[in-house]
Amino acid sequence: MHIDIITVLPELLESPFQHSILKRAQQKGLLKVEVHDLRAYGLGRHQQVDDYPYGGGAGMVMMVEPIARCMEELQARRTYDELIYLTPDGQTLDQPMANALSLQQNLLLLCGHYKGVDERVREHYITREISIGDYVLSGGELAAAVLVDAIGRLLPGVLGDETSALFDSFQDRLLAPPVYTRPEEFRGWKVPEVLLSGNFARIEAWRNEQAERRTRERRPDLLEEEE
Ligand code: 6GU
Repeated sequence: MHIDIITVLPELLESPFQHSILKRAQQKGLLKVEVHDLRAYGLGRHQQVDDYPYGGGAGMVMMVEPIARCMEELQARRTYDELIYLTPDGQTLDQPMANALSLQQNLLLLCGHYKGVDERVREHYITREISIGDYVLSGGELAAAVLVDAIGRLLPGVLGDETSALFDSFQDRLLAPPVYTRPEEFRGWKVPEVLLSGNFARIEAWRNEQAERRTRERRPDLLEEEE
């Protein structure tokens, strides 16, 4: 999968994809993330990318022209399956959405800033608008990092069997069960006996029961959702 990200803060996106699972995905050639500095497409001597809102009001608005130039240059290189704008008023990211996006080949992500982008960008270029939750971030960069992480780890071959995404919380609309590792006892705090039993049928039954209990207690809304 190829993901291009357009941002006014490229430095903010330098580190998130250079560690752990996403690093390995890129080394294996399963994922390529390219960050593009919108400032390079800015207008005039100051490479301006934002301006005052028509009609007045607080905050700046990202201008249509630098974004159009940048997007059109990128679109000349590849055909995007989705042009995604990260914005708090987008559709809330969830696991089914991440699963669906992980099946795509080429994604373009536009990070919003200031008061957002000129509406004409959304009307004429953007195919999908995504939020990562009901709270406001100062820009779309961290949201883009979250989205790329959620998608990147799902790409075939990125996770080994032992870390398979099939067992993630949310993947079957259940939260994940508790996990333990050595030692068997720490300050008198014991690992549940069943996990040491070697009886895989019992272990599976216990994990299912725990996942269901945890979901009932913490996120009953997940149990009520339709398939
Ligand atoms: Cl995508 N952007 C911003 N600025 N804030 C957010 C968000 C995105 N998702 C949740 N809050």
